[in-house]
Amino acid sequence: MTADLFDGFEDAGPAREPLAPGAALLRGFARRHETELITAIEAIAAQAPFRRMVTPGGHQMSVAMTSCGSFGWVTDRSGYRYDALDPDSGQPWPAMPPRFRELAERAAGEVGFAGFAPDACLINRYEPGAKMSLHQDRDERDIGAPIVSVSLGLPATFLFGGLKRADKTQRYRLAHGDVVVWGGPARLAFHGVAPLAVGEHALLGRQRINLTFRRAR
Ligand code: MD3
Ligand code: FE
Repeated sequence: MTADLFDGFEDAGPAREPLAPGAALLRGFARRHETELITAIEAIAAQAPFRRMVTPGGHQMSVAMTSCGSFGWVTDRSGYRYDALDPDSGQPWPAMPPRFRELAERAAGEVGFAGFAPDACLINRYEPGAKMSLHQDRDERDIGAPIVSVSLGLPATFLFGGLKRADKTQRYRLAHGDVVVWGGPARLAFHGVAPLAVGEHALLGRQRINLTFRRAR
């Protein structure tokens, strides 16, 4: 075990669960911001609507996505990339609300990644049946920066594997308000989301929304 990456675990209370070296779950960390988060997501989606993009292989994703911040993540037949412009509008992505950035920075700091300054926030919307197949996130320039995820709405089963696609996966339930910081050795782990089960969430209805904060460039 090396240095300060892991120091954050030393005084881990019940609200901070280490998942793997470099990754920790902060249960309910975003809960008190739920109304503000949802209102801001609605404003972002009014400017840059959720859309189901197509992978380079030609498959339409079941998850609908949008972004805010200096860069948004896009996929089409030509590949995956971060782009300063929303391809659907030709306009810059909506700005990242300062409170989003603060929440992500605070969460990262809790786990030992001080000074996290995300420049992209990918917003995923799952409806019942939507899933995300096992993948790695490796389109970001600085793989030393963590990714911070915030789950809202219906609970999901998150799959967390190893550095090889075939590695065994562990399952975690991510519920409304949960925040996870993925850094260090966990940063390049394969991960995915099982098909969303039908349900009704008090604030979001039949959907789950996941925010991922990234340092893209
Ligand atoms: C572990 N999103 O947008 S968030 C994605 O719930 C993505 O929508 C999922 O995977 C979702 O790329 C999972 C949790 C997450 C995000 C990035 C990771 C876990 C990660 C990067 C490395 C390891
Ligand atoms: Fe991912």
